[in-house]
Amino acid sequence: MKNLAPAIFPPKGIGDVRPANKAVLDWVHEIATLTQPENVFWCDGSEREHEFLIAESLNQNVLVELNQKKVPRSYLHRSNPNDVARVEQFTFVCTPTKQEAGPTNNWSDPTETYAKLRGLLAGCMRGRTMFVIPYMMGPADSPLTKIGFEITDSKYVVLSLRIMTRMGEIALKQLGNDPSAEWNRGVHSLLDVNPERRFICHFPQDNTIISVGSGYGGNVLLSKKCLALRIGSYLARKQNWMAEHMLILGVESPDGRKHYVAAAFPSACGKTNFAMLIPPEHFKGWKVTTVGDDIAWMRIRDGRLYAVNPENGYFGVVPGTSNKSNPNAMRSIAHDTIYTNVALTDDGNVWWEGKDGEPPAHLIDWRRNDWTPQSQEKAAHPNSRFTTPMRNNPALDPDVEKGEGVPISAIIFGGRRSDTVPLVYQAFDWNHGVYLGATMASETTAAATGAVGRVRRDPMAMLPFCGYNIGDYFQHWLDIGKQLTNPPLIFNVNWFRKSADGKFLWPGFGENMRVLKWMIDRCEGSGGALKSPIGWLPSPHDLDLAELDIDHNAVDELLCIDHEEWQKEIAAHKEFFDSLGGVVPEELQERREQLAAEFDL
Ligand code: OXD
Ligand code: MN
Repeated sequence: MKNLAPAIFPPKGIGDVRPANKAVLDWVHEIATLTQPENVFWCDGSEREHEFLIAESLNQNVLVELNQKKVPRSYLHRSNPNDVARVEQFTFVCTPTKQEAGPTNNWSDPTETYAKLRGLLAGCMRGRTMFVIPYMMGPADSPLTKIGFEITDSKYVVLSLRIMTRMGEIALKQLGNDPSAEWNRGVHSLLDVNPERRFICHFPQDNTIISVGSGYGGNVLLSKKCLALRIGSYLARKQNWMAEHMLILGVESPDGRKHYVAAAFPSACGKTNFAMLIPPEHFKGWKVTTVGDDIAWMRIRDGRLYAVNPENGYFGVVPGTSNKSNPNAMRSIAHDTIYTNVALTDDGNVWWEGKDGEPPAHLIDWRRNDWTPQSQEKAAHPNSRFTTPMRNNPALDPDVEKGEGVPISAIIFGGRRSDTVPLVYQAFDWNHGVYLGATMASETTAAATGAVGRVRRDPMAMLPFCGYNIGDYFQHWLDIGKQLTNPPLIFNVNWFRKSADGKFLWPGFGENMRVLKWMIDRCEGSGGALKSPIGWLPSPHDLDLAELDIDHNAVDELLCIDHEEWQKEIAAHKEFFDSLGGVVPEELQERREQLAAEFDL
């Protein structure tokens, strides 16, 4: 087997900060006995350790140094071309019964899966270094904050987790010495990066994740999709809170009134762009700030939902990011960033499709081949990524570290739909909002392997991330609603509707402020709306479209509800619910029947 991760031998004082917690030490011992590493490196997250790991990564070609004048302290990583996205087909939820994992997850028996994984892990770190990474998800003083440990043989994972989480001594301190404290066990090995030995397995009952055979972010940064969403959603139901695939943003009016909204869009549908939105000139004085761009943990407090972002950085899709589409992201990724699978310019800078300016005359593409503007292939992989600290974001919300979280005024669902779904509409009430979330759909993107552009139902954008039975998840949403005296309003948006000739009808990006403003008006009881069969819909006059160059017909089309398209849509809702095999709560079935009756079905 090709040695993908040769051992490193740090000088004294680096890699030797052991946790005091006996339960952690016993577990590390158990994994080391199984995987047989050359040495164990205990990460503390310090600057010194970081510098050492960067130097080693450059030595071993795990990273390429970028032009330090153009992108200071930033590096390029290229993953194996067979390993560039999440692999939903190799992702498993291993609950004692198949029923608990439910109809939307791949299930496998925990005993058999542990045995299979132990076989794959046996001796897999011979000649390699085993890193033990303590990390914390959420601000230190939040009741939702969780501790995780990830054992890995990948330096790229260590360097990335230092950006994506609060890593090192802060996590050890938070965990303390209590051997019965709750913490997540994560084990990752690259093995030989072979898709035939690639499995991402979750054992919610044991608070354990084991991921093998991949080096791609979403499969191996176990803090993110694996802990914060799959295991997180399981714990959230048990502990009466919510773990959601949502950005969180703050929006402040010129006179200082501030609201927070959380929005669930599927992967690569613009969560990062929306979270960093810069209002257009017409909205002078309005300010949008980012709490999070991908994950929201929410709990009930005083009858309201309060959200924290468990993460500490952004793992965003690069292509399409420009000073036009997302200036705050461009400023964030201008330094201290790890790029994965973008193209390299001749002067050591990074490039991707959709970056500002003309494509350079020559590049090295993400596969390490020469590239010119005449090349047929994309220079950057469509799912190439940046990993950047949230502190780089000029629009970071000042309350991002507040342990109690930020109060949520509105929840937004949205997908990528060329037709049928209007630009924006509002649910009649919480349970109707749950129905909107449960039936949302989106055209698939490059974030996961498989066909791109196919409409698939993706309830609450959680289809790949809900760690238990989706029917119970819907019920959990309904149960949370019963406990809220001041629930957020729920909306559905679609930035991606197209005209008959295939052009986007809505300009999107910063102009989404216009839609956000209507939603905020609704929260404040001031925005106008028309009652439609699918929800409250703005009339063109209710949206502030001043100084926007948009055709009246386009606005009508954006807001129109086409009877036949909706008949098909509601039939698709039924098909989806039926495909789940009887787990959908009665309340949502009834909502569907009421909606069907409105459309003579
Ligand atoms: C992500 C995803 O990486 O949703 O955030 O795939
Ligand atoms: Mn995501």
